[in-house]
Amino acid sequence: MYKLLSHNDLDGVSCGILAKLAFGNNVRVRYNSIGSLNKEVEWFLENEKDVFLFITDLSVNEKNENRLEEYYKQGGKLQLIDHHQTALSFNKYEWGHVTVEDEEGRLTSATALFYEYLLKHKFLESSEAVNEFVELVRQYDTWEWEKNNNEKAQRLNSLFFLVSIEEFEEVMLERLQSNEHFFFDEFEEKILDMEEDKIERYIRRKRRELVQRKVGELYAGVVYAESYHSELGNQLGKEYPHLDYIAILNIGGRRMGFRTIHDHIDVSEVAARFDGGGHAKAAGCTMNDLAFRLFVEETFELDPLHEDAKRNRFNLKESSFGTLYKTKSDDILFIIQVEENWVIEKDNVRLEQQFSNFRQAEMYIKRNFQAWVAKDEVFVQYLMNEVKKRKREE
Ligand SMILES: [Mn+2]
Repeated sequence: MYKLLSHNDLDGVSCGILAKLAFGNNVRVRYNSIGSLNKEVEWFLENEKDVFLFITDLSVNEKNENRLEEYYKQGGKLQLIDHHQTALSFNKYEWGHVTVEDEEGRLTSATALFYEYLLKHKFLESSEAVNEFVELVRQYDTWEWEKNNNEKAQRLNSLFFLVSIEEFEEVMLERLQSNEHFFFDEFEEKILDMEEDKIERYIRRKRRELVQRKVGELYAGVVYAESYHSELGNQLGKEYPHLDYIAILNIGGRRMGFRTIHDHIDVSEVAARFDGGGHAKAAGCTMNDLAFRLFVEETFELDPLHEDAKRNRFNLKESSFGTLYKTKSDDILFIIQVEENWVIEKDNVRLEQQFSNFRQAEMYIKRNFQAWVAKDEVFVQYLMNEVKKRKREE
């Protein structure tokens, strides 16, 4: 008999699907949130006998780590398979297998590692349909799909959230067993199209609710959202690249997620500050008192960030005429190139900071003044006033 305890996201549930492909009725599978795994492990250790335990896509707390090692030493069968940076220390155990990057330097997923394990131990034979499925899950989980423009991976995750876990398992098992290739059927394609439109509208709305706050040394964008965390974090991150990361709050669930699009930021370190964990690009934690104070209480009064004007023809970024920004307190900021450098004028007074490129100058004013690219009308008015002023001076 086998038992699998796995995460309740696409990567974790896909481990369950593979386990059922391999062991059929001889495996019992339980999906867990990061928080509930430890109770399951305790229950297992106290109640189950002669069962081979797999733990995938999650890792246990220190107490259970020690208990599992004890269990293993006394002959218990056990294998933990994970790909999270924060779990790397489990490699010191014979029953731990944690790989973040494979030999070719590609980010791994729990499903890919577990598939490899099942093939190696001949619990499962490789098939084209399963290969394709496992790769889609990996690309989604590692966010590699975006670089590769692999929409199918994102759609697989959308489908996962559209149906119950049981239904997803059942449909995928059947599809992987009886087809040469992995595909979505016509009905799924249709609802996935509708879902895509819905996500787009949701993100557009959330974009108007994002507030900015400096937490420690880093600039965070803070937003409340219960769903589509990854899509939201990614889109908002791109929209506001001056922010180091996006913090997504789920008050009802007392959870928060962290996402970043920047290579120099590791949000698992941010999450660790609040006793959470995860990946460099995506992490999360339970909302403790400190997180609540910093991200909820102290941001409640803040106004959302204003979006840059999008339909301008004249007031454009990196323009040789300069780029005009406005702030909530009606200050005018102007970024202009002077010889080799980019400088900022605030209400016509030049700031002493100089920047080697436009992007850095913009980051400075977005971080310090939360300014946005003004509309063309404001820009034209500003230039006209400048001309008048100069004429008067002459
Ligand atoms: Mn995973």
